[in-house]
Amino acid sequence: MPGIVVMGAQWGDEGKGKATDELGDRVDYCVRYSGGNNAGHTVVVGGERYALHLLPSGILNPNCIPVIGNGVVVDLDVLFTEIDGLRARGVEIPTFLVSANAHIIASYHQTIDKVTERFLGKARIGTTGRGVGPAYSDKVNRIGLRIQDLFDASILRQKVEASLDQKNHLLVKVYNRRALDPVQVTEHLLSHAERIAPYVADVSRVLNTALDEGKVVLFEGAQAHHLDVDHGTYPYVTSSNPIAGGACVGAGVGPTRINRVIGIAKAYTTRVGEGPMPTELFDADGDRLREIGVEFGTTTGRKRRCGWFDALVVEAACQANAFTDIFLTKLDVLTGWEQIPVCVAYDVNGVRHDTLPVSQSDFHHATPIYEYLDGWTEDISNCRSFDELPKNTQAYVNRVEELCGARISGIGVGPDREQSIVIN
Ligand code: 2SA
Ligand code: GDP
Ligand code: MG
Repeated sequence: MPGIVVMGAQWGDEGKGKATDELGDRVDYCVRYSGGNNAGHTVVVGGERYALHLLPSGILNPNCIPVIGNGVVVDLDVLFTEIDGLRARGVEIPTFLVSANAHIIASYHQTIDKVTERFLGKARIGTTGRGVGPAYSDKVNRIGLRIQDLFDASILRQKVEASLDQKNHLLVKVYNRRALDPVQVTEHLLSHAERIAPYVADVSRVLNTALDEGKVVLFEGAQAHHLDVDHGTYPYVTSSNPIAGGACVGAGVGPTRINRVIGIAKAYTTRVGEGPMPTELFDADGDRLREIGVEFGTTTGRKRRCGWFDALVVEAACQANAFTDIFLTKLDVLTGWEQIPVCVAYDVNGVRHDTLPVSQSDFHHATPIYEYLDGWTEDISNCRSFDELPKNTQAYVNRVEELCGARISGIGVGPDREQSIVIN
């Protein structure tokens, strides 16, 4: 009854899509349990690049059933555009499931997201502008819309009206915008009802039954540990729980169902949006990492902030999520540096920290203390076993493993599905 979580160990874009896809042919159900179409998960198959935003990456394996759990916020326009786009490229999508309890991102959530960010100015979060935060706040505020509401027009209308009552007041009085029309919003949402109906399910029951039958269920995290609303660098976080525990809440399975938690960690660090990032580089090395690693947002195209590997960041994620193993991605990007710095501690106002500081203010003032590892110049993108890697590359992986506290079970040496090393 294997339940496997794949999740980000840093600030997202570690290569979760590729890792999920790779496990795909051994997986029966692939489940998104948090976030929405703020995510951008890239899978490259035989040179063809697929960017998935709302659908789980397992969709590219025809034998795997894609599932959207209750913890996800769903923009129905995006969902159908994504499905149609994949089908147009020849991807077979025989079916998919979406939880009746998943919340809906309505057009007004996007409006509020964008307007709020503009209003915040320097204090902005750097959101993706997809309406994800406002949809989650409505959920917690108990004025959200759920997928099942699409099948009761009168309930949906009442809920949209109640939600817009507050928002229109804010839009008009505070943000000096036009009020939004609840009838138009409701009609647009209802236009999706017929198409989504056959796929709506009690996802929790489906997955628990599947696990009882010995099927393999993979829970694909979006974003990452340090973007988690409870465990991340609050308030510079997303509005959901991408941590491993989020899989239980966001899909309706008990913690005892999870047998393996794979932390996906990039061989260096990136972050998109605002918030602290101690190892961020503002020099030519940072530009080189961005260029070689093609570090631009998969959803928004924004430049990602780049820096050296921060072991404290990954170690904290490893602790809180009990990683059984780590998949270290994009190691090929580090080829060509004479020495590679790895952050092993922080200096915060003269005090050394060997683990993440408790206080967010300290984290903002943390200066990295680096250990310098010898680099390598050999092209590693064709290596398919650990032994084929140059000695210095092996030493880098071994040191990272030692610092993070979980076994490294896989290494990414290129974006393509085939470009991986499995370590048994
Ligand atoms: P939001 O839109 O409310 O979730 O934004 C809140 C913060 O969460 C960050 N965030 C992300 N960080 C990395 N990758 C994400 N997905 C895209 C990608 C990002 C993109 O795959 O590249 O294209 O820009 C993602 N989604 C949310 C976000 O930057 C805010 O810091
Ligand atoms: P995710 O959000 O964690 O799924 O990651 P993204 O898809 O947003 O960003 C990861 C990027 O790195 C994508 O462009 C992937 O194709 C690419 N990628 C993944 N693994 C590797 C790797 O091992 N090497 C290289 N060079 N690129 C990789
Ligand atoms: Mg991404």
